[in-house]
Amino acid sequence: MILEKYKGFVPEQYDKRILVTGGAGFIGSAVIKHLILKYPSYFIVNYDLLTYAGNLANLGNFENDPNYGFIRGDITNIALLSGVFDFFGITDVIHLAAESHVDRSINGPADFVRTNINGTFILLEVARAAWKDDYSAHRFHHVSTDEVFGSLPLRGISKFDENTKYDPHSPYSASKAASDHLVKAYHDTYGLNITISNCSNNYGPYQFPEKLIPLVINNLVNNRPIPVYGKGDNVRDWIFVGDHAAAIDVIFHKGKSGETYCVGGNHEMSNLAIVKTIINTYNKLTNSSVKPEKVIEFVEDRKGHDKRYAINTKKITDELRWRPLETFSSGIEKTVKWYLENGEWLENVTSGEYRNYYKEHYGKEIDEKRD
Ligand code: NAD
Ligand code: TDX
Repeated sequence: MILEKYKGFVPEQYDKRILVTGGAGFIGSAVIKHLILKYPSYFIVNYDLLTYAGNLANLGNFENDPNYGFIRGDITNIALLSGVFDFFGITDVIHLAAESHVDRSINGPADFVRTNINGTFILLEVARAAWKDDYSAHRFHHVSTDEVFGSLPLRGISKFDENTKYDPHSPYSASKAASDHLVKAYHDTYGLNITISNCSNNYGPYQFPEKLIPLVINNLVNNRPIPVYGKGDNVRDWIFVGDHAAAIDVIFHKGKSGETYCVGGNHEMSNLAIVKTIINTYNKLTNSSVKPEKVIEFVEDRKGHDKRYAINTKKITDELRWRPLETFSSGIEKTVKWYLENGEWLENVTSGEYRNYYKEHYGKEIDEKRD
């Protein structure tokens, strides 16, 4: 049985037993590392299906920590989830498991509806049953995205905040919006002690190279062209993943029940500017002289492509005293350096699945010489 390994587990030894869903993914693994280092009296259960995006190597030595356990499972599996809640005496949830890539959601939305909507619903149902004696003693934190708010005008100063109306455009953002509404409804209807965070674009080590920043680095390393959608003028607000993990920590511990917090890096950049910055950083770190105009390839635009995201972080800063600490210039340099030094990780995650992804996405096999 899947729980056999944890025979003899004594829940009362720990102040909290937190179920982190999606803990083998990019942000989830950063959250787990952050919690293990900061809260030695907690036990963290990483519950993850290990899809193409989940990789236990993202946790490194933290996998051996005595305060860490791993269960491979699907968040739509109600029987397994209930068993895990019961066995570990789960006191709280930080929910990150999701299908997370917009382009994949355009090519095949079914998994997004299944995991992001149905999975969140099942998780809420399990928490509602397990904690029915006292909801106030148990927190359910839901990790979401700024994409639920839709798109801002390209040239303008308006930003998303906690009062912005939901207006999702892709199947990904629509599925995340639905999950946010379900979480909020479980607070309003049943009194579950919930918080929600809506964060902007994350970057940093261990991000799967389907997302813009690691894709650009991976293509540079492999002498492939860099696909820029449309004119490359879309704008995103970039936050270093460690700052997002710290924000989740503070909201989880100090956020008010039923409330949403917007999280952002206060660093807006166009895609073209991001790509050029990465090329410059790569050139500096590898002593190369790649010319942007030689490697950038403007390709067909993403369908329903949101123009601009920007986040007003006043609420989380004023109420919870959180602000992003990493500057973009140091964060991007750390990130490019990490990918250059971790070629084996990159090779492992791209070897099988990424080839399939490339074929689905670009409608052709990777051409080793050119792509
Ligand atoms: P990711 O794709 O790197 O990781 C997702 C993880 O969820 C993987 O480990 C995967 O195995 C797991 N998973 C997928 N389906 C599952 C299922 N049915 N059951 C159990 N586990 C499953 O994603 P990420 O970038 O780390 O994002 C984590 C969360 O943060 C997501 O909810 C995403 O919507 C949200 N978010 C991401 C960003 C970003 O920029 N990446 C920004 C804001 C919010
Ligand atoms: O090859 C590419 N070329 C390109 O121009 C890719 C992969 C992307 N882009 C553009 C599309 C976007 O405007 O770069 C921008 C960033 O794209 P992604 O990295 O796919 O991120 P985005 O679509 O903005 O969504 C991300 O931020 C919010 C995450 O993937 C989501 O999980 C998160 O919720």
